[in-house]
Amino acid sequence: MQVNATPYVWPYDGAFEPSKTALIVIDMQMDFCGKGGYVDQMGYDISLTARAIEPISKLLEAARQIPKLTIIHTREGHKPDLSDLPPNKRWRSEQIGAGIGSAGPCGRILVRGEKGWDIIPELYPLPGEMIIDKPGKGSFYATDLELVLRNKGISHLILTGITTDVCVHTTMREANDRGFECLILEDCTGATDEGNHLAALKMVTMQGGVFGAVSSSVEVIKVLNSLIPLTTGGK
Ligand code: C5J
Repeated sequence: MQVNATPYVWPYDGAFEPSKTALIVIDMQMDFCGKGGYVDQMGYDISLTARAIEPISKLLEAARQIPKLTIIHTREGHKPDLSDLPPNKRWRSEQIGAGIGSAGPCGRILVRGEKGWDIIPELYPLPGEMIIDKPGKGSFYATDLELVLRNKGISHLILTGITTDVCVHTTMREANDRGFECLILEDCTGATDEGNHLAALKMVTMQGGVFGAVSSSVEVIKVLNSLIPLTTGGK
């Protein structure tokens, strides 16, 4: 079975194969969708990013029924001594009133180990689900994500999380350049600006799917549910 998607039925190369696929949940941290976190401190409307929580929760519930499907979570953040924080990133965040490393209502902004930096309780990884800690926007930059995916024989990625136009898009572009076949889910993503969310999704579909394809959690869950008897039944 394949996933209904735009601009092509996904994946391009045949049936959905759980053992070759990873569901990536990007940066569902308090800092990006919680009250008092980084995005809130910058003055953006956190309902635009928080709206991905419920669809991702339902998707995770379905994905966790498929033992051969890999689930990976990411967290953006920096070491407490900020030695991995580029000066221009620090400067830019200070200009907008949410300096990375400074104290906020959820602890030091985007600093590893702080309350605001961690994944929200609703979507917290289960034991056995991998967490990739990253200092940048892309999940491949300065992490071992590619090594892990190649070692597991994973060639297909389903991308969810926040924000659509920054960390999710950067990761999708990095992945596409590396030959991974990507699907982004419109209801499981969200941006600090609705226009940017829609534009980021549209960019994916240009040139016949220049970075991959776009679908929704409903379409993926349909396919996952069809696989449950094949993967766990018949014992
Ligand atoms: C940002 C992210 N927006 N997770 N990070 O700085 O998209």
